[in-house]
Amino acid sequence: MSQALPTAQDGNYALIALGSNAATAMVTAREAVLKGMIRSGLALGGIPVKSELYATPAFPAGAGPDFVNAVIRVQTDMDADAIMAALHVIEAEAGRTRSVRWGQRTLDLDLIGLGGQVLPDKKTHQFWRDLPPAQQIKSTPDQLIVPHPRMQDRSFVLVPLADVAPDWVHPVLELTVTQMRDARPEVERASVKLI
Ligand code: PH2
Ligand code: MG
Ligand code: MG
Repeated sequence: MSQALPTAQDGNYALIALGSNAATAMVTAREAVLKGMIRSGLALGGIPVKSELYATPAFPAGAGPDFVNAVIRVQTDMDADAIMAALHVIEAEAGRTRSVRWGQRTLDLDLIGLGGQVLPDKKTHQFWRDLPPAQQIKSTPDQLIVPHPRMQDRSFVLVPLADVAPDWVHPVLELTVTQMRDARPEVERASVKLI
């Protein structure tokens, strides 16, 4: 990899997680997402870097079929709101591509991190990050929270993220992706399987 890895100081690396429980469609979806990023102007900073694809058990356990997860790293000048708008368009378009008729085809694109930015502010970020599990089920933020408030808890995000940004530093927790991944229980990490 020739590009420098993003650190908490870089304002312009967007880390975007892909999730779908339509396993058969995900290879196509990942390529469609890459094309969508270039077409939307999101990737003006260069060619996006993609992780491997991973099969992951649905969270919470028993919530449905396995997911396929991946992460794409892209250098961009867009702000978080413009990135989200672009992702919603790509989500709708790429989610439609499918290889099996009537197969599940939901594609979820989440903005995991944006350089060293903390949105909307540290206090709000901390509130959502520290939300007790029982509350997490009931309440969802009505504003964009970056870094994703649950990213540090999820091997299905951290394992693919480590492919594309192992040294990215979480701007609040001040931990690298590798450190956050290695802090997850071994059984949870092992449940994220390279496809
Ligand atoms: N996304 C969810 C809920 N649960 N589980 C896995 N394994 N992967 C996901 O991407 C995922 C999930 C809601 O966005
Ligand atoms: Mg999600
Ligand atoms: Mg989402």
